[in-house]
Amino acid sequence: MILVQALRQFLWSFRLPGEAQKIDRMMECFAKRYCETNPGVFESTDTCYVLSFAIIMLNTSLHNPNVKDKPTLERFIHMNRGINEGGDLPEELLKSLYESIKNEPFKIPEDDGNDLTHTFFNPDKEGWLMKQGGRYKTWKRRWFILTDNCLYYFEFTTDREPKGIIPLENLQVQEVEDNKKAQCFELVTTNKSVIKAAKTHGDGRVVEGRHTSYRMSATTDEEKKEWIHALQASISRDPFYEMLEARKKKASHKAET
Ligand code: 4IP
Repeated sequence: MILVQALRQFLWSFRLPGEAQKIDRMMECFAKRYCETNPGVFESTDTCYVLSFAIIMLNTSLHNPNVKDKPTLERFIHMNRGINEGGDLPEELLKSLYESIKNEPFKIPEDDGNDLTHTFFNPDKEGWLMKQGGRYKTWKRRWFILTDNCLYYFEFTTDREPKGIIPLENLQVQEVEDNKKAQCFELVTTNKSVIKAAKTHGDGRVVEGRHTSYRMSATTDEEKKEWIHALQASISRDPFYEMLEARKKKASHKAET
């Protein structure tokens, strides 16, 4: 079975968990099984693993409307140089994978036409927090989801549409004392300007946020620390990227060791 077809079946069969390490283990099992049942295609399971990830990311890049810079076949081939134990995979193979994804995006269970991005890059952290308003400093209890370098908040855990979206690029997170609420932390820009964010109005319109800081309050000190830690980690690095880079290194250098 061609790898992309096997991936389609695999991703269709269950919902991938959110945590990077769990995904790592499941993708490893997938790669191992694929190599067992399709001997001779890849030099190692790591090659299969790396390519599987490359395909999933290609799916995101080609089909997520937020990604403006669509990779070409040439770029996809270039990105996968040297992953077959230091050697290149046949261009024909990469071309067929690219064409398959381009013509038909991945489908996942209970997916309502959305691409894989949101499910795949699932929460780094989620939970209830109190959030202070922008212009009017009222405190609201909101369900927060941190994923893919964005912080989303919802009125209820079951809501499909967030009330607000805060991209974390160029933000920093810090502990702060508040005279009304305990265990506070906030998101700010380095120059204290208005934070780029979007929120949904009561009537459904999407408008820009008006916060120069997003101040949140957790229930316990531990929870506050966990949020700060998770936000900091999300701002400064991408766990999927790191995970993949480590594999790529392994797959490319195996031949030399
Ligand atoms: C609202 O206060 C809520 O706190 C909103 O939070 C907040 O929007 C508003 O900020 C603030 O005025 P009232 O409910 O008392 O009107 P939520 O959207 O979570 O309900 P944010 O931007 O924090 O989502 P401004 O900036 O729209 O005034």
